[in-house]
Formats: sequence, C-alpha cells, structure tokens
Amino acid sequence: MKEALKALQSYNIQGAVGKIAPFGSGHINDTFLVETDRKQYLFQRLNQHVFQHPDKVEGNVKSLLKGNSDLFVKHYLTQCGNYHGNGQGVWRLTDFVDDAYAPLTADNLSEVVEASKGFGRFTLYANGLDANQFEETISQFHDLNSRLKQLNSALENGIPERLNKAEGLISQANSFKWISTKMETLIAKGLPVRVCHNDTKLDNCLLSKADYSFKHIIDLDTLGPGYVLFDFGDLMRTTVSPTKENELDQEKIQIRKSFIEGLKDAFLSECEAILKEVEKENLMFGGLYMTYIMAIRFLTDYLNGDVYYKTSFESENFIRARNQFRLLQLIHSTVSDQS
Ligand code: GN1
Ligand code: MG
Repeated sequence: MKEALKALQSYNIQGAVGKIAPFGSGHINDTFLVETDRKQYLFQRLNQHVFQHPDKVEGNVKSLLKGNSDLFVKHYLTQCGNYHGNGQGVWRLTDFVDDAYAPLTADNLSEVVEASKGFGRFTLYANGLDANQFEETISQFHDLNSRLKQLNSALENGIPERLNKAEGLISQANSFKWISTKMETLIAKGLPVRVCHNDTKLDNCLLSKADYSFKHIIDLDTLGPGYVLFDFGDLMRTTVSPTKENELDQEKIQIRKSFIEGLKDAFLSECEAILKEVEKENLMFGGLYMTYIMAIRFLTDYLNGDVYYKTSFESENFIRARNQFRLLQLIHSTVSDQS
C-alpha cells in the first residue's frame, strides 16, 4: 500500500486519502480501491512481466481517449500529462463507478444483451479510428499459431507430472487445430484489421446495479489491432455458460442457446452497418477461436508451472484449461452448422 500511496502523488487527486484496499479479480494486474474524503478511485499497477512496453499501452489509451467518449470510465492524467505514472511500477488512476458492477458470470439475459450492446458500441466507435495508430501491447497476443508454438515448447520443457496429468487435454488441443487453419482462410478472404479491445470478457464491462444497463468498458491494456471476431468471441466465451472459468464441477458448464442469439442480435444492433459480410458470417466462429486460444493458454501455463496467470490453488490452470475445452466442445456442437 505504501507503494500505491507514493505513486498516487503523481496525480492531483481530490481530498485526503483515507483507505487503500485490494479490489477485483483480474488475473494479471493489481487493483486497489482508493477512498478519499471526497471521492473513490480505482488505482491499478500494471503487471510489467506481462506488459513489457507500458509506453505502447499509454500510446493506445491516449489515441482512444482523444474521442472523449462516455463508453469509457474517466482516466486521470498525471501532472506530466500521461495516463500512466511511474512510481515503483507503472500505475494508472480512473474513477470508481459506485453504482455499477463488473459481472463475473452472466446470470440473466439482460446482462448479456447490455454487455453485448456495449461492446457493439465500442466496435462502432473504434471504426472511426485508424488501426495503424495503435500498437500491439503484447506481441502476437491472439495469434493462435504463436500460442500453439508456446504450447509445443511447454510440451517439451514442461513439468513432467503435469504433462502426465494433462494428457487428455493435450489430445483435445491437437484435435481442434483446424480452428487455426480456418482463421487463416478468413484472413486471406479479407477479414479487416480493426482497433479492438482484445479482452472483452464479461467482467471488463460495467453494468448498472439498478437495471443492468450498460455503463462503461474497462481494462484498456490490450487495446490494439485485431479482428472483430476476437471481441465478439471473447464475450461469447464468457457468457454462454453460467459458470466461472475455474468452476470445479464440469457438469455445470452448459450452453444457453437463447443467450447466443441475444448476444449476436444485441451486438449487431449497434454495429451491423459497419461490419463486412465475412465478419458477420463468422461471429460464432469467433467464439470457438477465443475459447480454443484460452484453453491453449491456460494449458500452457499449467504445464509451465503457473508462471503467467495468478492462481489461488494448485491445479487452477488445469481446471481452467479443462473447462475451456469442455466449453469448446459444447460451443462447437451447438454452432457448427453456423460457422
Ligand atoms: C487475462 O487481466 P484480465 O483478467 O482481464 C488475460 C486475457 C484472458 C483473461 C482470462 C493480458 O485478463 O487475455 O482472456 O485473463 N489478459 C492478459 O480470464 O493476458
Ligand atoms: Mg486485463
């Protein structure tokens, strides 16, 4: 907390700081709720093991927020005019939105529809931005071929007991490799590069506590060039089943078909006009792609000994990978006629 207090000095905050407490459930950064006698803020320390180029994160956020849209929570500038301040680590300060929440699971259709409208509005807004002005903050972040290479090196150098335990998951990883080939085909067909959020899991959107209505999109770390299938797909991955990523009971994972329909309709209601046919026709494939890539990433991290994602119990990455593969099978059998 001392570090947070020190880093806060880069900003002109309102009021005297009363309390600083850990907040939220992100897998990567450290987040704190800061309370002063006048206001509440969120203060976040960027994980520099994961984000090795904070200057790129800063550049992207600056380019995005130029448009001054209420799609995003208010980000505060430091006294030096940057969004990211240096203390011990790299920090950023935003408003804390008291009457909103970030849903960890989709508990009703209204939440899904509202979140999807929000990300649809983001897609429309981002259509007015030049993707060349944005940089990938993590190289090849959603590149499945590169993720499969990382898996291969974990297969060669991973922890032996974990390699044994994960045999079943490894064979599932092999059986879905066609997803990567299909994406290459779509790219060759002219899938356009857009400015994307690239981390559109449900809890990166804030909904009103009162009526679930969409409020804001949060977590701009991975903003950058991408395909709309990534953004639609990650929201689909995190909303079709009622379960959390680390659900222990696999039987609880299920696909709610009405949620998939609601998700697609709500998304298109905001941005259909600017999407190309190849994008609209393959939104469901985006769900498969993102579920597969997350299965691969969790599996790789499990085999490597949990070096990337925060974990709270020994086999958490195994459980996360297992759940993503289960979800992948279910999504595949549900949407295969549409993708
Ligand atoms: C990470 O930071 P957080 O929790 O929003 C990850 C995403 C994954 C997600 C899975 C930089 O997101 O790519 O989809 O976990 N972010 C990074 O829950 O790796
Ligand atoms: Mg994040």
